[in-house]
Amino acid sequence: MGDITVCPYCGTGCQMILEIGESSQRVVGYSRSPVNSGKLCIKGYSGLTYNFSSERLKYPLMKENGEFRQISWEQALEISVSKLGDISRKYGPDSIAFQSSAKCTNEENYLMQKLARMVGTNNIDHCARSCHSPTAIGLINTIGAGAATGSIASLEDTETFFVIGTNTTEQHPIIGAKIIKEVKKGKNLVVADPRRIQLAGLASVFLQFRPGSDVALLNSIMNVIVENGWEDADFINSRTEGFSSLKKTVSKYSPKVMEGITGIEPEKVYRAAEMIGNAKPTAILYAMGITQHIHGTENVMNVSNLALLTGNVGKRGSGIFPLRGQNNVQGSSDMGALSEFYPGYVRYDSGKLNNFSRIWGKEAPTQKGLSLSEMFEAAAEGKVKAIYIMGENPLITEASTQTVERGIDNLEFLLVQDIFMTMTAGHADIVLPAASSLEKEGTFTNTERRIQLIKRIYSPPGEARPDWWIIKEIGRRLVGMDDYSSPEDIFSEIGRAIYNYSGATYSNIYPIGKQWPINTDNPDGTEILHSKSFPIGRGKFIPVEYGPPAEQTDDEYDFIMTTGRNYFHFHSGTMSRRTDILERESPEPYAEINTNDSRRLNIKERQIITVESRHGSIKIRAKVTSKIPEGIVFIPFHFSEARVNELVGENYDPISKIPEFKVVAVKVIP
Ligand SMILES: Nc1nc2c(c(=O)[nH]1)N[C@H]1C(S)=C(S)[C@@H](COP(=O)(O)OP(=O)(O)OC[C@H]3O[C@@H](n4cnc5c(=O)[nH]c(N)nc54)[C@H](O)[C@@H]3O)O[C@H]1N2
Ligand SMILES: Nc1nc2c(c(=O)[nH]1)N[C@H]1C(S)=C(S)[C@@H](COP(=O)(O)OP(=O)(O)OC[C@H]3O[C@@H](n4cnc5c(=O)[nH]c(N)nc54)[C@H](O)[C@@H]3O)O[C@H]1N2
Ligand code: SF4
Ligand SMILES: [Mo]
Repeated sequence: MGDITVCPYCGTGCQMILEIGESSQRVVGYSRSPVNSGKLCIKGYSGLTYNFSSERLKYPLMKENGEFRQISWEQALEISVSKLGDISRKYGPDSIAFQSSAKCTNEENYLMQKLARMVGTNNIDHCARSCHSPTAIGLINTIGAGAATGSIASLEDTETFFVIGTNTTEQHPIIGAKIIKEVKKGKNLVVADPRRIQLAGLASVFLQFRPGSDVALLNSIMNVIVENGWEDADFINSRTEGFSSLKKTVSKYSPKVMEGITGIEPEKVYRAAEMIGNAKPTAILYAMGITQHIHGTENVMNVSNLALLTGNVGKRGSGIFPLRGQNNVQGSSDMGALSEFYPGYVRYDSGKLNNFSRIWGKEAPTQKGLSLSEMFEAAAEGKVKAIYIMGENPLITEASTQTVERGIDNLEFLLVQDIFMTMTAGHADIVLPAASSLEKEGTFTNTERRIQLIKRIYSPPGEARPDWWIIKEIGRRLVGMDDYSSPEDIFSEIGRAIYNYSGATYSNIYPIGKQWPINTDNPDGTEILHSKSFPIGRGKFIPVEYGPPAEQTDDEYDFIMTTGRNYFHFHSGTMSRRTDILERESPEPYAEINTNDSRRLNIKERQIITVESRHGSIKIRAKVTSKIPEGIVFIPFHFSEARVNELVGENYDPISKIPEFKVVAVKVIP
């Protein structure tokens, strides 16, 4: 049997074994894995051939007169270090910004944030900002930890699944398959999503509500629960605080009054509330449909309100499951690759940075750092002069790609480290070739907090090097960072920096991983969080009032566009679009539009249409479907040929700074 490693795509973190020849491979799921019990989705089985693409970056590159030319590692490192050093000396450390990567390992993310902070700035961020930053902040406020409270395996004990704003069967297919299996045994399923996703077909209640009205919907569900006395009084009394103010708030949100906002008949809300309130335990699963809004953090806190109200935290089968997106976004957030959080979610302004200063031998900076989008805005204004980007492709994935472009073009120095020449890397001064996750060692932490070892299966192409080695070499030369000998060496420092990781070692997490917290109090890890108490003592109800999304329709922009993903492709497609089987299944950009709208506008299937927002416009093929309601279009953001983020404006949640990717007013022109 070959080594067991972890799928490089989504945050489910399926374990797999690669049986290989030099350029052939057969991938099988690891049958004893508690995550996926031997199963994989198409991306796991057939999605790894990008690794052998002839387009992999193989040598360091430097741009001269608009063209890249190959240089040596020594030159690439020397030039990068001297540029970053000069800029830091000339304009101060906050003129440099760092973007870390949820595709990279914990060790690499830990080093990247350490590098930023040793340079003297908190300008360190990564794609969790555009993803679950509202979860990190919202759940820390309400229950003290921004992570899934249970395990994937524990969903076997769930009686009611409440799936809101996650297209689980396409985006977390192995978890989606688990829900289907349980529902087929007769368990309840409530789905809330503006689109008729696959799980809607199995749902006992499907709430096809208006995008951006989650607070109104959740408050009306809680209204019914409280009106009927279905709340868990014992749990509320013994474990929580603030119930009376929640009660007061939700009393205003009767389903009848909310129908005008959500578009859902009161009877359906009543049935959903009855299931969630009575059939215990209930697991609430959510993802980007909840977070990617200007009210994202409030939405998350409201999900938490519902879980606390019904006593659905801390027991098997119950819980709050923010489904984490990238393979290692849980880990990169845990590692502190976020501007407001140091490793282990210690806030930059908490006055509790001594441990880091001591371990790093350098004072940890306490000034506020920039979020992803703020980095590009600051670059456009000339305040940020250099950005070091590892494993992110913001020219496709960030909101308002126009601003990203203006920012990038205004930099004195852009350093990009990737496995492919991305659109973003094309704008760099220096490009560094990284080893992929199949070519290096390290750890990933999946959506259920499981820390798993990844193994080096192949040799990297050409002179590509592991990211940890590259960051360490830059850090050593730039700020005297330690000369780590291996990822394991870095992992032992992580254990000193983050108590919740302190009990994990490379030998005790292999092969099936361990769920954090793993430490002297929990030597074997922790499957279910908060079973006796919350890290903040009592769980807090934080009531939320409904507010509309940033953009409204009018006579001209009369459609709501919502953006997201499909089953076959992954984000900017650097990997999935270089995988023949996946590209064949989904070869071109498309906009889903409702059958009646298409008839009204005389749009035929596959016809090229223009979709225009107040910020930009793209041409794209129409895909006519009844899965999406009238007045709404859905466009996936995988395709550089029709970059949907040109249409997304700069509307951010003021608390978490996540962009409102899920509600954009557009017009559709045949
Ligand atoms: N195949 C594939 N899998 C992936 C990814 C990928 O790119 N491709 N990406 C990974 C990553 S990083 C992430 S974050 C996850 C994302 O996983 P998901 O969040 O499941 O995916 P999305 O398509 O962004 O959106 C989820 C759902 O939100 C719904 N939605 C839209 N607007 C609203 C709203 O206002 N309220 C509610 N409640 N729902 C709304 C959409 O209709 C959609 O069904 O997927 C991960 N898995
Ligand atoms: N309109 C719209 N936009 C969105 C979203 C949406 O729903 N709608 N969702 C947002 C969300 S949830 C997310 S998570 C972001 C994702 O945004 P990004 O993180 O920018 O997206 P990716 O395309 O996954 O970029 C990852 C990069 O890492 C590279 N890579 C892979 N493995 C390695 C490695 O081992 N080392 C290095 N150095 N590089 C590697 C890949 O080639 C790729 O270029 O997009 C956000 N953007
Ligand atoms: S569910 Fe996610 S982790 Fe599992 S095989 Fe599919 S893409 Fe990979
Ligand atoms: Mo994400």
